[in-house]
Amino acid sequence: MPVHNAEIAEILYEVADLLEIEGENPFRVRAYREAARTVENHPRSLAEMAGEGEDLTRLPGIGEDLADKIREIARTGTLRQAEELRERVPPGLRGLLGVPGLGPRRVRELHRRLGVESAAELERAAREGRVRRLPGFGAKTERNILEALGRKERPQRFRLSAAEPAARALEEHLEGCGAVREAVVAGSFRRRKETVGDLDVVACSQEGRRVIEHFVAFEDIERVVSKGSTRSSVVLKNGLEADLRVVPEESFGTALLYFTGAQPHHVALRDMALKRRLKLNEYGLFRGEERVAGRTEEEVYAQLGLRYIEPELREHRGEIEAARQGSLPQLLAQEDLRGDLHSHTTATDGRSGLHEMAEAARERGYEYLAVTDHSRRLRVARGLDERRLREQMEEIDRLNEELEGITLLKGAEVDILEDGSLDLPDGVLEELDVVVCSVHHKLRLPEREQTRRVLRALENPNVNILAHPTGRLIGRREPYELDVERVMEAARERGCVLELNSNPERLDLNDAHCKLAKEMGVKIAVSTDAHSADELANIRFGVGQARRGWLEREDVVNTRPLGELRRLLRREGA
Ligand code: DGT
Ligand code: CA
Ligand code: CA
Ligand code: ZN
Repeated sequence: MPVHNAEIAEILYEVADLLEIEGENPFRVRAYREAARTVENHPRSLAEMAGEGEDLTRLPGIGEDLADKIREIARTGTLRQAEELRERVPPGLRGLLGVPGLGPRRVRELHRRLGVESAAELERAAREGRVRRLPGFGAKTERNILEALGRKERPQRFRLSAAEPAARALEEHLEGCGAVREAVVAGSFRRRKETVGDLDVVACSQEGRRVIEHFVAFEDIERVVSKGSTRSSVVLKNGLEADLRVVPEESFGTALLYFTGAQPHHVALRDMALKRRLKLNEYGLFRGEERVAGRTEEEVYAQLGLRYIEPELREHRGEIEAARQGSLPQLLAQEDLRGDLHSHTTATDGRSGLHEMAEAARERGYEYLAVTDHSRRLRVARGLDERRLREQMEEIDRLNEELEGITLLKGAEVDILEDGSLDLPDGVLEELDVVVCSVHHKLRLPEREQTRRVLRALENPNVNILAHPTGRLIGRREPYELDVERVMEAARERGCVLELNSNPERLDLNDAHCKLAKEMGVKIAVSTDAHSADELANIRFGVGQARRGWLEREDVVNTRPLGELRRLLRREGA
């Protein structure tokens, strides 16, 4: 039985965490995490690739050393290095990394000075007031720790990107069954929610049993929970649960509508149906015994007097009213995008060079790609100082002479320092085509200070885009405290743009923020923050979030042709 990608990734994540607790060099720790992410999101089985002797170093972020480790895991199911680390690092410490506010340095301190090795011991130390006495901790941290430990553990959800390979493979597997006409993963996955609890699969077929037998033979199933004549439930090897419903053609639309949800949306539709003396359920839309619709979602919406509502909008946030009035947004489509305004190269912590990034952007059909490497403050990424940035700018000028069909924009992702000033001098920022700024340190300032800091950065007339505006990492780090609405007001007044970062771990602005931005007239850049040529494809996650936030082509600056974009970036009229 080949080792699953999720298992390889889990070991690499664990090694990263344990190395970090041991105080290992941050570059190395990051390398493991990035490799883990690559593995976790890779559509093909790494164990099989390794078995077939394929060159794993071709994957982003995987060098010789990591390729060896992946092969070792694929071969033996484990990693010697991980086992050694497990012997050295007390097992409970890793769990403490999940407590908000506790990074590896603090976990190390707690262990070294207080002998804390588990959440229970940490709680005791905090209650006894021993934590606040440690240098660098204080009473507030102690309170935060107690509060965090007191919260109930939330059930595990998967990032959309982690669920996607399994969802696509499952659809493909089902459509490989002769009896299946169409199979769709519905639920939160289809609504492109940033995390999903489980997969809800709807298959269209007249032969329930045959489809169920085919379903449970899917190779990535860990165990079959239940198996009937039209429904089955399984747990996949990556831990995700998948529920299948097989429905006949005449019910496929209403079943999709039901299982796509979200529940409040569907409940509202059902109520509308009742008002028209109709009955809506998974099997169809009925008047008495007569089925008046059910084959497609479109016909159900039409019968209810509504325009078709895209899955991303089905959250009961005004979409039904808009569908009734014919005022639904014309949602942003991936094809609307003409370029990407946030990317990194090997000059800092990216894994592809300028040329490779440009080629990949052109292959995606883009007109432009902004290269926005980090500034000097971000030492773990080998951020650029003015001299190195100028070298890169010259290189971009040279490359633009050669390149056809794509323009590289000269940019930088400049750190916003604690006082709101920027990490590179204005002189060089003025010469860039696009300046992205972002907060990468001092994430835990109180809201007033954090907001003031960001507002001050936006006052710099060279700044165009505020990247990943809330700094959250899904499932790993809460957003920093920021008055997003004030930042939006300032952005609108000053002609700045807010980013929707398409990295599936970030996806901030979130959907609600996007909707607010649109209502306030703030422009958005949907960018990937790609750290390799492959990651330009992450744009699909950003587009999904943008659609959930009701964004249209007009609201998004990188739908503009290059000339128009350049005018916008000059902040004319700001
Ligand atoms: P998740 O899995 O937590 O990310 O979220 P969903 O939206 O996929 O929810 P899930 O898996 O519990 O159920 C899938 C869909 O099935 C849900 O979006 C709507 C539908 N559904 C489930 N239970 C009910 C219900 O009691 N009433 C109605 N109207 N729909 C339901
Ligand atoms: Ca679900
Ligand atoms: Ca479900
Ligand atoms: Zn970046």
